[in-house]
Amino acid sequence: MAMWRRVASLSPLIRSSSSCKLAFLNQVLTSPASLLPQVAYRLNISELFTTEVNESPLTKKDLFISFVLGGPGSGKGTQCAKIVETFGHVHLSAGELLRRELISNSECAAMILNTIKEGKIVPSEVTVKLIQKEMESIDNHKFLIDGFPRNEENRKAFEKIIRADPDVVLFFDCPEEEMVKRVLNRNEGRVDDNKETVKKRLEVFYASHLPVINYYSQKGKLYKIEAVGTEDEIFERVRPVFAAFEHGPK
Ligand code: UP5
Ligand code: MG
Repeated sequence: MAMWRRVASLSPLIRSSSSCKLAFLNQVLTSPASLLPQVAYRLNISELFTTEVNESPLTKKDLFISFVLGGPGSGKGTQCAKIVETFGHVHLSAGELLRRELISNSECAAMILNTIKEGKIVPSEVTVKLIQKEMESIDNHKFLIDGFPRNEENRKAFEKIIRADPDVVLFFDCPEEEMVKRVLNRNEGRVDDNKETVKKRLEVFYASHLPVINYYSQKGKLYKIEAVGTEDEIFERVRPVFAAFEHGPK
C-alpha cells in the first residue's frame, strides 16, 4: 500500500515523459498493489525524470526538410529512393523507423505493432523522437521525411519538438484501386499488407492525412504529383520540384 501511494504521488511530475512510459505508468497506477514492487523495478523510475530541455543540434543546421505524403502504396518510398540518388537528400521513412523500433524489443514495440496492424497512427511523440534521433545522428541537412506527418497532431508535434517547418511537401496523388493493387502485390512480409489492414489504412488516410495536405496547400508548400505511370515517368514530375531548389537560395 505504501508503494502504491509513492508511485501515485509521482504522477504529476512525469508529464514530460514519453508516451510509452506514460502508457506504462498508467498501467502501473491501475495495477493491484501486490504487483507494485515488481512493476516499480521494471519501471526504472530515474529514467522518467530526465529533463529534455537541451538545445537540439538540429537548430544549428541549415535544414532543408521535405515531407513526402500520399496514401498506402502511392509510391512514396520508391520516389524517395530516386530523389536520394539524384539530389543527395537523406531518406527517413517514419514507417521504417517504427518497424525497426518494433523489432528492437523496446518498451514501445508491442504498442507499435498493434497500431500498425490496425492501420492506426502511433502517438506523435514516439514517432517524432525517432525522427529527431535519426536527424541528429546524420551529417546532412537535406531530409526527406516519408509518410509523416499523418495527422494534424503529428504536424504540431514536429513543429514543437524539431522547431522547423518543411520547405517542400510532396503529395503523391494516386487512385485507390492502384494503391490497393500495389500494396497487395508487394509481398515483402509487412504485417499491414493485407486486405483488411489496407482498408483501415485507407480510412485513416482520408480522415487524417487530408487535413495536413490542405494545411500545406494553403501555405503554398504543397507539390501535388500525379502518381500513375511508370516509376521513371513519375520521377520526371518530381525532378523539377527539387531542381528548382538546387539553384535557389538554400
Ligand atoms: N510501385 C511503386 N511505384 C510504382 C509505379 N509507378 N508503378 C507500379 N508499381 C509501383 O510502393 C508500393 C509498391 O508499389 C511497391 O511494391 C513498389 O515497388 C510499387 P512504395 O514506394 O513502397 O509506396 P509507399 O507510398 O511508400 O507505400 P507504403 O505502403 O510504405 O505507405 P504507407 O504510408 O502505408 O506505409 P508507411 O510505412 O509509411 O506506414 C506504415 C504504418 O506505420 C502506418 O499505417 C501507421 O500505422 C504507421 N505509421 C505511423 O503511425 N506514423 C507515421 O508517422 C508513419 C507510419
Ligand atoms: Mg513506404
